[in-house]
Amino acid sequence: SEFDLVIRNGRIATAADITDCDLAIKDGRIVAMGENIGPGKREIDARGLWLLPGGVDAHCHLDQPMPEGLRMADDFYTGTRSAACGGTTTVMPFAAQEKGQSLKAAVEDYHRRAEGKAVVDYAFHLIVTDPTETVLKEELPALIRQGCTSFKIYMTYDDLKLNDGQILDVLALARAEGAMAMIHAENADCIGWLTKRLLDAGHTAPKYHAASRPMLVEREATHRAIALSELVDVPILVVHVSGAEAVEQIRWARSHGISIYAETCPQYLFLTAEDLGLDGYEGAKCVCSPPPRDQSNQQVIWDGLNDGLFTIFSSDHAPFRYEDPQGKKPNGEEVDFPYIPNGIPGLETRLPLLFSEGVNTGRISLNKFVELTSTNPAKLYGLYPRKGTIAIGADADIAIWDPKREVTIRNEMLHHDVDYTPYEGRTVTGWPVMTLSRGELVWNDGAVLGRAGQGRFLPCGKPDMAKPRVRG
Ligand code: DUC
Ligand code: ZN
Ligand code: ZN
Ligand code: ZN
Repeated sequence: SEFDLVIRNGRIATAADITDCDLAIKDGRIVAMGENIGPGKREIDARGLWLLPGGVDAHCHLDQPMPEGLRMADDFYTGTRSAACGGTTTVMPFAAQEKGQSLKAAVEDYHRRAEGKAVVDYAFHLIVTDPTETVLKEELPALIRQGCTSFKIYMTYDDLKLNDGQILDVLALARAEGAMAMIHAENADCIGWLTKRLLDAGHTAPKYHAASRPMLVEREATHRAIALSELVDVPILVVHVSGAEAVEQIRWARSHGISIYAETCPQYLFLTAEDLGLDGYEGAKCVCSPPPRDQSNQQVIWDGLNDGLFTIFSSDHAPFRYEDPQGKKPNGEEVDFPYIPNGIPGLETRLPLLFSEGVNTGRISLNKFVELTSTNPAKLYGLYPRKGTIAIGADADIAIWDPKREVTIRNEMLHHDVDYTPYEGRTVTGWPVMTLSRGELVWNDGAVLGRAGQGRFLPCGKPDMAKPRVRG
């Protein structure tokens, strides 16, 4: 027989189409789609199931070196295993430059962390914290040629942030080299000022994390990021947009012909600032930046997902254990809110949450779901059409969903190495029952079949979406 695997009778959805037909895989790629296609060495009957392109989670943090005393809970093995069990087949974590460190050395270190560990394919974004002459003139152009064609820059966090002049330098480099820049937009000085006032007043509990980063600080920085992008004339992606005021800035930019892309995450649909707690410490589990907002902002995010405001939907998985002296309780203590490591886990629950509350409720279409979670991230970062769609010649990265399966999320059923999920006890409808990575089953009806090391590094091309807009 000619095909390695034939999947029959499924419903295949891409960002554009929905087709009921058979699909054949050979040598890890999709080679045929049609009615009654020939036999395979193996066959799967997918009647009643939906075949979607495997998710591309274009914003997650795995095994990133942390400041003294802290540690990320997931490495490339547990992180990609967790991704696979939630229908995600490509992850894009960050190789972060420390200030004073060579960016090239940071990437080499990160390759070593990934080597032999990943269950699904991965690509790297860079984090540029120290844009020296050498970094801008030599290291970045070389790394872009080697397939790291996107980088994140921060407007906040003392050890990461760039000033506006440095951001302009990095954006100009992105424009010259055809790379995609991602911006974390929060105003650092406003956060610092508010934080000091809160601590002086004795407000130290996790819930004050949200009060220290109100939407205004995100709105101002989003507007400034847009202005810097406009000045250089290069598109940017605003990451983890949390609510109405930042959305308004992006709508304004688009209405003025400025190319801006935007990302949001599950925490801005399914959590609110109230999840940071009352006076107890449990709220540390939901401390992330920007913080979750409120119900009316959740609605604005839903509207933006449906109407094209958002380009991609990512997890921002940033894994810290709760009961852990290297996690949410540094040195075993319930620390003041500014010292709680930022981030929540979400690689495995990203797709089921959006599928259940978006597709199954009718808030977004199935095609929109695929576009936001797989096709657009692959396009944005130069991985399309190898990743991000179901098409002849594409990698056979496929999630086979049971759209009716009811699952009550419990941390014990997840496959990350974090000791909690912010979504404990929430029931969703729809879950991937099988996940294929380049034609190999890595997740099958509750069993992890993926092996450490079968995932490969993906060099990214220069994305078309990074090109400056052609003006008429
Ligand atoms: N915020 C970030 O900017 N990065 C990681 C996690 C978080 O909450
Ligand atoms: Zn960020
Ligand atoms: Zn105007
Ligand atoms: Zn992040």
